[in-house]
Amino acid sequence: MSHLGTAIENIVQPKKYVGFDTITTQIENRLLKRGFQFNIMVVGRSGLGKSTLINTLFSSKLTDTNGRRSVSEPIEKTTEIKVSSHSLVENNVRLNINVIDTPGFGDQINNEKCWDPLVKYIKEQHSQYLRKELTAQRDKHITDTRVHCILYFIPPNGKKLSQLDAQALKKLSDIANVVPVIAKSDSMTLEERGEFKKLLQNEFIKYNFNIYPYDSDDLYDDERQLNEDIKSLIPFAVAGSDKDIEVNGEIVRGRKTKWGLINVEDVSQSEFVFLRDFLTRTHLQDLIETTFLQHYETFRSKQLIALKENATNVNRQSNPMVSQQ
Ligand SMILES: Nc1nc2c(ncn2[C@@H]2O[C@H](COP(=O)(O)OP(=O)(O)O)[C@@H](O)[C@H]2O)c(=O)[nH]1
Ligand SMILES: [Mg+2]
Repeated sequence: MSHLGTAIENIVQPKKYVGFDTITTQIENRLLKRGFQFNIMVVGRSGLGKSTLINTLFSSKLTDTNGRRSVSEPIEKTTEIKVSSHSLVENNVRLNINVIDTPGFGDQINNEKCWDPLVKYIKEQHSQYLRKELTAQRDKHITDTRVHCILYFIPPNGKKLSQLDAQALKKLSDIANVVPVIAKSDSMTLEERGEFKKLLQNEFIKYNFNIYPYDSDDLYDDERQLNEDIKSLIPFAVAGSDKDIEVNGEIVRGRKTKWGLINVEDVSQSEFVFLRDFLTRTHLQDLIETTFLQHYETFRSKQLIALKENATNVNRQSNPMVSQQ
C-alpha cells in the first residue's frame, strides 16, 4: 500500500506561474545558513581503531588518535566522555560534527556497567533538550547535542559476542541508533570476515538487539529495499587509515597488512565505503530524524508521564479531598 493513503488526488495546475515551486530552494537556503548538526559517538575497547576510522570517515583530522599516551599513564577507573566539535564545509553545506569519544570503555579489570556513563550521557542530552523545550521563553533554535549515531566497534576475533559487548549493545540500542562495525577487519581474510559477519548477525538476532535502520510503515518501497540491503551488510567490516599509500601508482588511503597493501576505499577489500555512504550520503538526515522522532520521543513521553504522576501525588498529599476520589 502506498503510504500516501487512499485519498483521491485531484491535481490542479495553476493557470499562471505562482512560484511555490521555489519552496524547496527557500528551505534549502534557510538550512544552509544554519548548517547541520551531527553527533556521533564511538564505543569499543581502546586500540580498535575508533579515532582512526572517524578521521578516515570525514577525511580530516578530527580526533587525537594517540589514545593512552604511554603504558605508565594510569587507566581511568571509569569510562570517560570526551566531546570534540568540528565544522566541515563541502559545496556551501556546513556540517557541524560532535565526536563523542569514550576512552576507558571496557579497559578496566572489572568492566561491570562500563556502559553506564554512556547511557547517562545520552539521557542527559535528551533531558537538557526537553528542559529547553519546556521553558516559557524557549529558544527558536535549540542547540542539538543528542547522540544521533553510535558506532560500536567489535574486535575482529571471529568469536561470539563477549558478555560485555552483548550487554552494552543491548543497553545502547534501546536508547540510540547503534551501527555495529567489525573493527580492523583487514586483519582477517575475506573468507574469515564473511563467516564472522554471519556469526554476528545471528548473535544480534539471538539477543534481539534493536539495530538501526528500523522497520517502519512510513517507508517508501525503495527506502525499504535500501534498508534491507544495508541490513545484510551490518556489521560493516571496516578498516581505517590516517596514511596515504601508493597502490599501483595511485595515492590512496591505505594500510600495509600481512596480506599486502590494502586501499581502505576499495570495496573489494573493505566495507569502509559502504559505511561512509550509509552515514553521510543516504542516512545522515534519517539518523538525526530518527533520534528526534523515536528515541527522544520515547524519553520525552516517559518524563512527562512521570512528571504528571508526581504532580498528582503531590496534589493528593496536600489535598485529602483528591485522594478520596
Ligand atoms: N590493522 C589496522 N590497524 C588499525 C586500523 N585502524 C587503526 N589502526 C591502528 O590501531 C592503533 C590504534 O588506533 P586508534 O584509532 O588510536 O584506536 P582507538 O583507541 O580505538 O581510538 C593505531 O596504531 C592505528 O594505526 C585498522 O583498520 N586496521
Ligand atoms: Mg581513540
